[in-house]
Amino acid sequence: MTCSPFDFHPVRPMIESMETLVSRGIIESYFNKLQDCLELDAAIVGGGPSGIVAAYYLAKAGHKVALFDRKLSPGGGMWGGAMMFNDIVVQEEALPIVQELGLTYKPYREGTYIIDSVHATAGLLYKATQAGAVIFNCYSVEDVVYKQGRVGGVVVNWTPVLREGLHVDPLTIISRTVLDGTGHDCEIAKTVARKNGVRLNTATGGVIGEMSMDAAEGERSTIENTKEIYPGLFVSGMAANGVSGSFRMGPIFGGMLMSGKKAAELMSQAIRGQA
Ligand code: 48F
Repeated sequence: MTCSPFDFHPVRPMIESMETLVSRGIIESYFNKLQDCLELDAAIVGGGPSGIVAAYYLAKAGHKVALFDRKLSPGGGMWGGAMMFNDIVVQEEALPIVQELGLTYKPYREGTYIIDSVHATAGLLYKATQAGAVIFNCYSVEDVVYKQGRVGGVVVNWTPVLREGLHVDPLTIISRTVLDGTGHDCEIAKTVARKNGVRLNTATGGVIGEMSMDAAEGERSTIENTKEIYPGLFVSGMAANGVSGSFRMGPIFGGMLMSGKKAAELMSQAIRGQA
């Protein structure tokens, strides 16, 4: 007997397999999350300590914030302590941030404290996401949105696409403010200066480049150098010292935490000014 398209077939309930349910759940949730982040108050490039702390304070202030890190495991240079000896040092001035983030620390000498670096990194990531910041890992920011003399978003692609050198176009995230927290390479600041031929808010107008080790001076200047270097574009952490030509400081992390907090305060003011 042949079937005509007009024959009646009773509708059988479709029972979704566990495999399909899991896949559907991830795809639906992920793409809703990404869609929700197409327009942001703050786009943070780089999930090192300064970027994560900035994300935490911005989210806590009620701003819509997402952080993009090219690695599978955001956390930047904090996981490994120094030379893979997984402890870090913070100084007294950064202790209020450490306490606010609920990290466990132990006093060392002369106003310094020791924190297990894995605990510190995991704690920062936990608090930032708990406060409402969204983290996109495996995303590389390859460019910015640049309109009317202002940085207004980030251009993102899968890290594996860039690693493989595949010819695949990126997606764009619009944002009122962008933070370059890319560490020693200050990638975003370099890209903005090179591609658009603009002067940054530095002594030379360009990315000056990082100097050798001076821990105390590097720590102090990181906070001073945390600023808006171009309309809409802010720098934090080691990128702040790289852009302004100051020292590296090694595995003391108080400056990174304080820089992240200062970046969040400056960005928050800028976001409110645009509202
Ligand atoms: O370097 P990093 O940890 O940033 P930071 O906040 O902290 C510096 C310290 O870790 C340490 C130091 C301490 O005293 O000197 O070095 O300045 O983390 C930077 C993050 O940015 C990501 C990278 O994977 C890392 O996790 N990153 C860099 N470029 C990009 C990026 C990019 N173009 N797109 C996305 N992520």
